[in-house]
Amino acid sequence: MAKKFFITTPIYYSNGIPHIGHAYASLLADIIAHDHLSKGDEVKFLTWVDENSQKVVESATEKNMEIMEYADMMAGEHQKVWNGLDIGYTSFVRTSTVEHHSFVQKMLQKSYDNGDIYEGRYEWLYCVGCESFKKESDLVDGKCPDHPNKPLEVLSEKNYFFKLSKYQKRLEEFYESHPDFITPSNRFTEVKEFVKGGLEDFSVSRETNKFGIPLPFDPSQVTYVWYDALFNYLSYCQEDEKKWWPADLHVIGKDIARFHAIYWPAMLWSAGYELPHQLLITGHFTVNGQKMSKTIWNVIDPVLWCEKYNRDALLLYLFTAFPIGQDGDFDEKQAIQQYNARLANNIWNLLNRVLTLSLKLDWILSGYEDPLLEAKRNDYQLKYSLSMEAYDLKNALDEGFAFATELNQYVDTMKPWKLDIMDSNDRKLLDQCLSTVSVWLTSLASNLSPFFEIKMQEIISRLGVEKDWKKWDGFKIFEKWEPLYARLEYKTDE
Ligand code: ME8
Repeated sequence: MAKKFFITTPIYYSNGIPHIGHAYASLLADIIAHDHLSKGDEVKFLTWVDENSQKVVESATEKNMEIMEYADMMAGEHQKVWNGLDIGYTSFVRTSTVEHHSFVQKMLQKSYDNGDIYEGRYEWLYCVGCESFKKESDLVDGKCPDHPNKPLEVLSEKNYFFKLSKYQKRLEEFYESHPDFITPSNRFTEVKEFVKGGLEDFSVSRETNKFGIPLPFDPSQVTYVWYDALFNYLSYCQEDEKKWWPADLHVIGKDIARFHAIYWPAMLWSAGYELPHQLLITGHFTVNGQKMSKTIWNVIDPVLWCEKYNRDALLLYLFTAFPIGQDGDFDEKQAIQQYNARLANNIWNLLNRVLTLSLKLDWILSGYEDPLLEAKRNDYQLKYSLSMEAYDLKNALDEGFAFATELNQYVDTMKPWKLDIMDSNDRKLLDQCLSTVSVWLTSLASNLSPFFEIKMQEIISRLGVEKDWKKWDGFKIFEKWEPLYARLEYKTDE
């Protein structure tokens, strides 16, 4: 029976159009989902919008629209972006559905009944930008460091709180016994350090918000972001929960790491559910050294970027320049250089050499594999598999291109263009060279398929290799000439 693999993207706020940072998380989830599909797993890949938020109310009001009319429009905009980027999600989920509302209420009631949610009254500073309370120690010059232009609200109202402090010890024991719960490990260390500092209970409701899910035990209050959004991961699989839950992988950014690594496990325990298997935490990137912001016009629209260049250039750059978990700076020039060096030169050059020579000589290749290169091929295959298992996509790509360089060097050494087709020994050498490169370029293309599916499948078909190539008794190279990867020129927007 096929293994199940359930992967999720972050639950993006619906009041902004996804930019390249959001696209990074979704493309990452897409590559991992593809990798699992290629291994024969049954994959559920969910992406979502977080709609029950004060941000949505404010944006709808600014646009003079009804809240749901605005939410519907924005859900459509999000889907347009994901479809434009060929993200192969299996469902697009919204938090405004009736089913989700009643599920969240059930979870709140469970935690309330078992004493994990209690009524309190506090006066705290609250940042609308982050949708979270701030401690004095979080502030820089008395302001939220992420939203210095949004004045902090001083709130004094009745709130309900979740008893996070009760779960401190259990969380610490869980982290200890599940060393793979968070990857990469530096992000896990940050979480553990934070928990060690002591956990405080957190608010799960607000009195003043009107858009959202009312608390079942006190409808004068609505729950907000964490209970509402996080339970979306689970509410969606209620029907076949036993099959899909727990999720195998939540892909999230570092900004929401604490909520997923600390709040979410405690909330799940409180409601009687198993925890997700793993969190993959990414870093954040800036553009030309600056945080992306609409006010300085440096927000990169991922779909427009792909129209200007192409998706493979974006993907190659994102996953080689930003090792998972680390922060970085997006530099368009570097993206184009990478593309030209690795796809237009290295890969296309290799494919073109094999096709040109094979066609010129009307050659039917034997499928021979040169044992001289076998150790290198096995080494690459092993490194590739280990890297993908560890979600080290940068290494998986770097190893692939290093192997393509090896193959190009092998062709340089063999100099097949100098061999004489009329000489029987030369014919053997020619076959040896072209066959070896064909077979190995095919397995390289198959490994790179979760990243660059369309072009890699094209390489496989141009090399005329059947999926089960062991059954097949000779390669017939097809006559297809357009360059697969043409060089790109860097284009300024001025
Ligand atoms: O936080 N670089 O939604 P959100 C890389 N709805 N990734 C980035 C990025 C950047 N500059 N900016 C955003 C929310 N991201 C809540 C979450 S979950 C229960 C509720 C990515 O629309 C990154 O993955 O602000 C981050 O975690 C996510 O977008 C936040 O999306």
